[in-house]
Amino acid sequence: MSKRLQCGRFGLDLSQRAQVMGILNTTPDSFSDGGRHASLEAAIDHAERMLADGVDLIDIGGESTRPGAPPVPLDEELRRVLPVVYALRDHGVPLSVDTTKPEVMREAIIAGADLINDIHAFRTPGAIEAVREADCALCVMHMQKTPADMQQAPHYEDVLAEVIAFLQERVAALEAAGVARARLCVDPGFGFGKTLEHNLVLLRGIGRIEAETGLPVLAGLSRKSMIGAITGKPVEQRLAGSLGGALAAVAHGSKIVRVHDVAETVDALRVWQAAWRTQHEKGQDGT
Ligand code: 7PM
Repeated sequence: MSKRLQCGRFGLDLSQRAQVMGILNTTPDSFSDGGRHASLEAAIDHAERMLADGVDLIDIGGESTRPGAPPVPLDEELRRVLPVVYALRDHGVPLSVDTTKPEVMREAIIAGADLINDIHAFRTPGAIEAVREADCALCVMHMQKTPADMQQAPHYEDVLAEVIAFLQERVAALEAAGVARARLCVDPGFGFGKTLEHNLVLLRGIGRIEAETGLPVLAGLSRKSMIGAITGKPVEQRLAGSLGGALAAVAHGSKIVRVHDVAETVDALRVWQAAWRTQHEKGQDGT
């Protein structure tokens, strides 16, 4: 596996320690009536907090993936995402844009996005064409069905084999279109059409996902329902569980963790890293 992810203006070094991707929401919050300017200010304040806390990349999302959430029209998604990309593009860390829409991908790349994070794995018609000639990184994520129906009785014969086969097929489609492997990372998509047991098999299988795709694995477990299912805690009390999840993902070989709580995750990974230093130099999983 390549230890460097080509990420637009950046080459992300994955060889020394896991990278922390901070989740930046740009969806207007329902408690604030300050309008567009207020939500932009809030997003920039949040991003600056994450930068001070040691974030390695920032994931900007303008489309809620919550099951049952209303779809966000193209112009609204562009109005949410682009000002944030412009405002943050010279802050020294790569910017990721979380979108499934080819038009948003194109505009985001022009604006300065360094990574496109597509929960639909570039299956939307026009998505591959929108990204192929750029130099941004691409995160290819597995999802069974769609956000609207993915949690209705998820079913697999062999979840790990099926997720790996899906990711390999998407990677092959991107490579066939001319996308360099150095631009790619893969993600099993925790919670996207999976039961707790499926999620745990995938978490334990991160090493196999990396080995069989030959690509860095990004893992997003932060505050998800699987953390709630294991701990019995509601979403606002899932910090400790999420830190446990992030460390477990890194122990299994994940190179990028997508999290809400940047300061805490950076600290946890620093201690982890210090503890495993010598083993780390022999092999990433400490063995
Ligand atoms: C509602 C349901 C709100 C799910 C938010 C979510 C991932 C992602 C998301 C992930 C990658 C969340 C998710 N999750 N992108 N986007 N990997 N690459 O909990 O696991 O953040 S949205």
